Formats: sequence, structure tokens, C-alpha cells
Amino acid sequence: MRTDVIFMDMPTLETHLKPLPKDLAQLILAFSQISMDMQSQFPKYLSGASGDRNKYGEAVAKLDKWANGHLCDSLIQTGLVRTIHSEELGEPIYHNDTSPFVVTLDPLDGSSNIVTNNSFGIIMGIYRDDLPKTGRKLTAAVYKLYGPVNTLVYSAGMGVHEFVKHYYSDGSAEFLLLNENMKLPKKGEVFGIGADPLSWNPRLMTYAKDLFRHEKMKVRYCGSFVGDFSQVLHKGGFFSYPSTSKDPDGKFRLYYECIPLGFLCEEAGGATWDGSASGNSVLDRIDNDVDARTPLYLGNKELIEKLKKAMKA
Ligand code: FBP
Repeated sequence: MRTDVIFMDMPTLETHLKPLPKDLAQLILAFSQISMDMQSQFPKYLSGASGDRNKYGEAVAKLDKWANGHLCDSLIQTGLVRTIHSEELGEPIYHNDTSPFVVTLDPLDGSSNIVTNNSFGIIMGIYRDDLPKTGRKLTAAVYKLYGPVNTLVYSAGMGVHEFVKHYYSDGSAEFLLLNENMKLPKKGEVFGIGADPLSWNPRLMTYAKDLFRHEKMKVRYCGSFVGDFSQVLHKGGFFSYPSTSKDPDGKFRLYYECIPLGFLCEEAGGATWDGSASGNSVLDRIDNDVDARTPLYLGNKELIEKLKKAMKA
């Protein structure tokens, strides 16, 4: 008997997905279950936990490999996915020509955070078309965030919605709606910028100092894109893994990371920029190389416009 009355009227993810096309709802629901089942396996990969730092890297590499294999196998078993492009795969998995969806995966984004028990997660982009395509052709984007609680955020182009995994007193559990039609708060509160600050464009350094001095914003950088994105989604602000003198194309992958989370950012009323002189959204960028990297800047619209001006100055 489920007696947790406090949650009785909160819609479940399954209910919330009902207005979507049946096949898309089924895929997002399957992803939610797969991603939850995976969590119970994580501790066994902490072989570095004995304090042998050399083992940490090996443990994380093993975890990344397992997570990718399990996620790909489970998604193929749904019968809904014809092609999988994964950051952990050298080549795509072409399963068949008939299933409705092509997916992009970052199977464990920020996985090195596991050894310090900080947030990390899974990013999935869902297309009906074959790639390469721009992010404007994305059917939906979803991420799972393994944090102090388990949350899942998705958008199919009709708002950004967040769910939390709730455990009932009878031991069962399901994803319940936490936030619907999320929008970045008008005034950005936090910002985070990756890479070595000494390799940043000096104009980006000036912009960052301005966020402190004039925008009175706080630094939040947790070392996983999904974790840092979640902070901007909830508190408003700015996040970037920029072009640098060492890595002009940045670190993040266009298809596996930037398009799905850029889609969610823009669906939530924010803006993105790929660092191009033409000032493009990451959703307008296309590359025949599905493993391509791109500089990434995202957050409140006015902060992105301010950045573009600062970088052109
Ligand atoms: P991976 O693709 O190797 O997982 O790198 C992505 C990432 O872990 C992001 O999740 C995170 O925001 C960023 O790298 C952290 O990079 P750094 O360790 O350079 O700060």
C-alpha cells in the first residue's frame, strides 16, 4: 500500500509522457528505467577507493566502458533505436533500418566525479533523422543526474520538465514530477568556466571578472556538464567550456553533449553560442564528424549577448 500521501498527486513520468507520440514516450521511459538500474552497479567500479590514485583512472575507465555497453545493449533491446552514436564508441552501432530513432549518448558524463562522490550523469539526444543534422532536427533531449537525489530532465520541444525518483514506504519507486515548464531565472546567480584560465581568451577573463564585480554572481563549477547545467537551469547564470589557446575547438562534443543540453537550455528560455564569429547557437552548428568538438557558451540570453559583444570588442 503506497501511503506517502505527500506524493499522491504528483504526476509520474509515465503520465507526463502520455501526450507525446507513443514510441517517443516509450523510449524516454525506458531510458529512465535503464539509468536507474545502472546506479546500483556503480560502487563495484571504485577499485581505486583503496586510495591508490593510479587505480582511480583505471576504475573510471572500466566504469565508462561498462556503462556504455549496458546502455547501448538496453536501448537496442527496446526495439526503438536503429542507430546509436556514443562518445565511448569508435563507430556507431547500426542495429537496423526500421526502428524509429537515432540516439546520441554521453553514457557517463563527468564520470571521474564518482571517486569523489560528486554529481555526474547520462546525456541522450533523440532524432528521427539520420545524422549529421543540426540540433534544430532534435526530437527530444534527456539527461539523468546522479546527485544527492536522482533526477531526470527531458524536453520534446514543449517545455523542460524535471522528475525526481521517489521511493515509497513499500520499497517501490518511480519518477515523480518535480518542476514543469522550467525557465532559467531572470537574474543569473551562478557561473562556471572550464579549462585552464591561463589559456582563456583574455576577453573571456575580463568578462568573468565582470560577472563577479558587476553581476555579483557566484562561481559554481562541479566538474560534470550535467551537474553544472543543472545549476544554471535552476539558478540562472552562465556556463562555458571555451575555446582556448591550447584547444581552440574546446573540449565538449557537439553531438553528445552540446546539442542535447543546448536544446534544453534554449527550451528553458536561455541561449547558447558555439564561439563562431557569426554568433551561432550550438543548435545551428553541423559537422559531418559526429565526434566533433565545439566551444560551448550557454546561459541567460542577456549574459550570452554581453559575452558576444565582449569577445568582439
Ligand atoms: P568527458 O567527455 O571526458 O567526460 O569530459 C566531459 C567533462 O567531464 C564534463 O562533464 C565536465 O564539465 C568537464 O569534462 C570537466 O572538465 P575538466 O576536468 O577539464 O574541468
